[in-house]
Amino acid sequence: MAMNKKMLDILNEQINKEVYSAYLYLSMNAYLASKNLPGFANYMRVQYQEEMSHALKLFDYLLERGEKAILAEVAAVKVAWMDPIDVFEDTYEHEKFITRSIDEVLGVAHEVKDYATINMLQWYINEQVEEEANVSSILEQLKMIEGKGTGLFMLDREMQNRVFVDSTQANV
Ligand code: OFO
Repeated sequence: MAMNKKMLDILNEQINKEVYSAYLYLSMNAYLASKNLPGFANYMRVQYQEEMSHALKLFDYLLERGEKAILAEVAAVKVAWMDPIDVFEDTYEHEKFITRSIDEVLGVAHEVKDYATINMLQWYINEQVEEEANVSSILEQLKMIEGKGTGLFMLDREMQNRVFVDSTQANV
């Protein structure tokens, strides 16, 4: 059954937001690497990969439904921050924005009674809870060490361990 136009449009917008998120985190990767924080840079590189996988999951879902993704222009992103705390404050704000956005997409799915999309979106709802919790915990740790000194060095080392695992294929 063809997808409702409003549903299709907002899913396409969400693909754009996920790619924008990837772009933003890649820019943070560049900034953090330039500040000699390879661990935090790695964290953002993984975050970039995660966001691309979020975009692809929606892209593939549209194909599965017999629709086609429309890839719109991706807005330019910030290129500099004050320090790692500033980076993670921005990240936290951005993730909260994405959570609200997913909620809106789900709202439309309910409005047009698209039960398959409601089901698919559950993965994103869960993912956002996890993303917000992770970012907020790193932000709190950074604040605890005032974003500098030995604490920062240790935390940066820990961030080096993060690896990309594609969780988009897992069931909710
Ligand atoms: Fe796609 O979860 Fe972050 O933005």
